Amino acid sequence: MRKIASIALLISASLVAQTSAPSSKPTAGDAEKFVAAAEAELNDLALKAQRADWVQENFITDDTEQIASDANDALTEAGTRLAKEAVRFDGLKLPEVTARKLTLIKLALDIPAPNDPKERQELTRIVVGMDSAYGKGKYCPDGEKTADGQPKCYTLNDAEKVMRESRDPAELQKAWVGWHSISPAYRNDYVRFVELGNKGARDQGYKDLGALWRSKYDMTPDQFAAEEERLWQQVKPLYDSLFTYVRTRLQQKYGKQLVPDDGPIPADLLGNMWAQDWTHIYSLVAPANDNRGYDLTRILEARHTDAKQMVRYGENFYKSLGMEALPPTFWERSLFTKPRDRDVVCHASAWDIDGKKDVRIKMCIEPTGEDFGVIHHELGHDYYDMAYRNQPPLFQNGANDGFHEAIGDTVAKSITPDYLKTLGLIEKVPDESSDIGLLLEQALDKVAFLPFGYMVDQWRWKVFSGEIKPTEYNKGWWDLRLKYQGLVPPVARSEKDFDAGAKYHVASNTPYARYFIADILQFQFHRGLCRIAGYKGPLHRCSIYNNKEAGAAFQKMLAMGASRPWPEALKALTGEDKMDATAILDYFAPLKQWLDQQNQGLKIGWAQ
Ligand code: X8Z
Ligand code: ZN
Repeated sequence: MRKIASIALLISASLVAQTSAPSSKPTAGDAEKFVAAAEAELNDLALKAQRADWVQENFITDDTEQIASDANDALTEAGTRLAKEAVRFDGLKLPEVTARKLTLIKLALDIPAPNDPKERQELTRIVVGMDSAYGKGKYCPDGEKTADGQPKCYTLNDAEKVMRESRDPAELQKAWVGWHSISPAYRNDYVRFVELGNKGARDQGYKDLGALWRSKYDMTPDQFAAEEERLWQQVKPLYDSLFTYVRTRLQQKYGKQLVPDDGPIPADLLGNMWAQDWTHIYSLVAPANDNRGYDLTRILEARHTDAKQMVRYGENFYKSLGMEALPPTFWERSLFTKPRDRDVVCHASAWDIDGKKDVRIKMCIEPTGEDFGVIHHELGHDYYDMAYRNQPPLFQNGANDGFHEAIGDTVAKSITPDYLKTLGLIEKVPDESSDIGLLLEQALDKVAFLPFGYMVDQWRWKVFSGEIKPTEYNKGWWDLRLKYQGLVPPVARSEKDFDAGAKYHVASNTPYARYFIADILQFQFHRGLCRIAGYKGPLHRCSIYNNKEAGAAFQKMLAMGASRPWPEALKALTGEDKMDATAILDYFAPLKQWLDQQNQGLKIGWAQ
């Protein structure tokens, strides 16, 4: 979690619509003075809150929680007060920068609060409560006991390990059902959250909370929804091919009873709790003559590469692009490994503590190929933060939230066999015969994710608009899981369940469309950078490692921060001003051809 985003959230949570008429007509000069003072005050309080949050997430105790709450309260108070004053400038003709800053303050809202302070407190309590309930969630199956006779309980981490590694359908089902038994406890809270969040959004003039979330992309909410649907239609044939191929291989493994012809796939067989990333079933679906040439996890393990060394590899990549070294404080203050003696939030995150040089990551690193990629992802956030640090505070953010999620993933595309050989991690660059295996592994991550990245907020938008009613939360969730992903629940579900709430971003109210567009954008960025690097071969073999021209172009876009509408940032790097899924299609073109051959004679997709 980037904490700069939560600054926006905290500022915004207090930005309640004001309807009182201005007492005297302000001037553009008044607006500029106001924006300058407001920006300075908010920045000061936001940084204090951020530092308190860092301590709280690194040393979870009642006291650090209280300290963090107090710091965040101060920020919320200021945000509310300044927002009230800001309304005075509505409708005034203003310089572009001032107008954009005022707009950004309004759009920074993720969870707006209703005007009534009591309702606002209730909303905050519910939001924090659901986040904690998810974080603390443990399930204790009937009859299982520890050595000393206590009930045996499992955390999400335990359950995720089973989902990754087990190939026993009964075990998988048990872990899946176990984790999905946590969320019903906050189903009623979610209903109330939707009421209050909608009220807050409507107080600000939005149709509902979903419309507010869709308004953050320099276009109207309806235009953004149409953009996402356009992109989804571009990539759907690729997903359908992957899905059909994977179903065949899972049927060979688990039999027709579990995985019937032409049907959807049970959601617990894909190697991940939410079936959003299928890389962990690679070995079940690998091509018959599988030869990826190497397995990065095995290499890192065999070399006893430690966490810090893995982060160094990441930093070296960014430096090879001409970007600066991470500051000494990064190495002193980051958390790289899980401490034994205290509770921390292990979920990987990147932090920008002072809006200047004090960037950090917080991660419980394991020596795996997956974490090698996640490190590049997190460093992408930090390098973005450092690149825009000369922007005024309100512009110290991504061009949109999808950009922020896409930067590190773009860099990770350059972790090619050639690059690994340069590092000395592999001895020989595998030839073209490895391409299908390598591309398939990538697709199990990036292509499998697409419909999930899309459907999470399809569900929430419908919930916020009232199209999916509280009595149909679970049915609505599974209707969309089937429609977009082709998945069914592994056991019968009812409206007593709250399966959407078993996903972190629903429980913590983090918008999700950002990950769908990041999945599209990262391939567009990669294609643009490879073009700048003068690369001519297939995109999946392109690495921009050491390419200063590509690095300079990348840095230039990052340095813009949120100062301009995102199409301008995209254009600066790629020459394109629209999101375009042809980049991901180009990247996977050789795999698509291969998948279509494997799928010959089969019915593509699933019966709805
Ligand atoms: O939440 C994350 C990141 C934090 S920015 C680890 N991701 C989404 C998820 O886990 O659901 C990255 C991919 C999608
Ligand atoms: Zn991220």
